[in-house]
Amino acid sequence: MKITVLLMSACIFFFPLSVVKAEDDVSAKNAWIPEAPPGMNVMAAYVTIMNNGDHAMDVTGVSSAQFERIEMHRTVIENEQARMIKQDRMTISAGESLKFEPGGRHLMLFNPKKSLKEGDEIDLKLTFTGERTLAVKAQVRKHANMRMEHHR
Ligand SMILES: [Cu+2]
Repeated sequence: MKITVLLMSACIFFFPLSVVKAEDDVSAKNAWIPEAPPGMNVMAAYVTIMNNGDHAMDVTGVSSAQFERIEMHRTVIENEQARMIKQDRMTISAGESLKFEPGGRHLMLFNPKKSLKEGDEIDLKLTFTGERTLAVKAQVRKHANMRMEHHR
């Protein structure tokens, strides 16, 4: 009798854990931040976000305790000039991935709370439609041929 009660409470305890696991519909990889010269108040970040689910979802925002604010930018070339356009949301089709990478889409990080150097790890929080969030660790790395991608 005692054993039965124990088993039942074990089941109740473990059930919510399996529910959380099933929610693994979005994931991220290759998150990194090019090291910037000291005193820079704008930095970029890159990441690949995979939508493993069976319906499209939107990235609706990115934030970090380490930065005052983060924007999603798209780069367009006009008259041989690169121009960045802020995006409020970016859609990822089912089974597709969205790449933020040098020269293209990127995350723009404004006003770091402290200067960051190679090897530092920054916590980013991605927000999706339906209040879904994803915590991502981005590593600060040296970037061999860094072209500055900001507009100030
Ligand atoms: Cu930008």
